[in-house]
Amino acid sequence: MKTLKIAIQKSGRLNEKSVELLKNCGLNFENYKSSLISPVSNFPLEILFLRDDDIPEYVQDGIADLGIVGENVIQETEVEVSYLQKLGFGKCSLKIAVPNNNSITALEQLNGKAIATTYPVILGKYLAEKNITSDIRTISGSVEISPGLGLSDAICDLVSTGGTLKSNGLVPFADVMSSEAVLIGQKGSENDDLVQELIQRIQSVLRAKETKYVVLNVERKNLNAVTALLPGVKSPSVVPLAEGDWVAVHTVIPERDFWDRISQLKQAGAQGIVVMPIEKIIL
Ligand code: PRT
Ligand code: ZN
Repeated sequence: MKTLKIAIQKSGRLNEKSVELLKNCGLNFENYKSSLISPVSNFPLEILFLRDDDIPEYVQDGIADLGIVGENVIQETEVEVSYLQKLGFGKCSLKIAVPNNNSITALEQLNGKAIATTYPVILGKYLAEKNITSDIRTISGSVEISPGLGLSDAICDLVSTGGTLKSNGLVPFADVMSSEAVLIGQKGSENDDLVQELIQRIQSVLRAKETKYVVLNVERKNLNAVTALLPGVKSPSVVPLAEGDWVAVHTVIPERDFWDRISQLKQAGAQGIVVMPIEKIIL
C-alpha cells in the first residue's frame, strides 16, 4: 500500500502546533527532536521534519506529498502547489515599517528608499503593483535592526504581537500580506483518497476547536426561548430530567460568540450550564 509523506517544520514557531494537529487527528508517531523522519504506526504516513523554507519545494517536487508551512514561505518561494486547508495557527502579517521619528506618511514616499527584508519576492510584487520603485535589500535575519544601523530607511517583516517593531523604534506603515499555516499538497494530490482522508480528519479537528459542547438545564416553559439561541450541529438534543418540568439541552456553540451566547442563555432561563471541549466533529 502507498505511504504518504507530510513535511512539517523541525523546530520553530510552527513545529509544536503542527505536531499537535497531527496527533489530534489520531496519528501515532514518535516526536524525537533528533529524528528527520518518523513513521506513523496507524496510518500509511511518514512525517518529515524539515526547515520551513524547504517545505514548499519538497512538496512541489513530490519528495513530500503534503506539507504544513506559512503562506508567506509559499509565496516567497513561488512554487506550484495546491492549497488544501488553512490551519488557523501561525497567524501573522507581513508589514512595511518605518522608524517612528520618520516623516514617511504615504506609500509614494518609499520611492527611492531602501527597504530591508527577508521577503524580496513578495515585497517586490507588492511595490510593483503600487508603481513604487524602492531599493529592496535582501538580508537573512534581524531585519528590525537595519534602520537603526543606517542600512535601510524601512523594513518589511513579519509581525504578530508588534513587540519587536516597538522595541526597535519602528511603526507599521503598510500591510503587504497576512499569513497563517496551511496544508499544501503536490498539484493534483487533492484527488488522492488517502490525502482526502487526512484532510477530513484535519477538518474535523479544526471544526471541533472552533466549538464548545454545552449542556444546560431549563424549565420546559422556557425551552423555546433557550433553543432559539442555540444553533447545534443540526438542532439541540432535549432530554427530560427526573424532576417534572425540567429538561437538559445538549448542543454545540461557536467558540467566537461563546460569552455572548452564555449570558443570553442565562437570561432566557438556562441554569447549570456545563461547557466542555470537543475532540472531533465528523459531519
Ligand atoms: O528554522 P526554520 O527555517 O524552520 O524556521 P524560521 O526561523 O525560518 O521560522 P520561524 O520558526 O521563526 O517561523 C515560522 C513561521 O511562523 C513563519 O514563516 C510564519 O509563517 C510564522 N510566524 C508567525 C512568524 C511570526 N508569527 C513571527 N512573529 N514568523 C516569524 N515571526 C518573527 C518576525 O520575523 C519578527 O522577527 O517574530 C518577530 C516579530 O514578532 P512580534 O510578536 O514581536 O511581532
Ligand atoms: Zn525558515
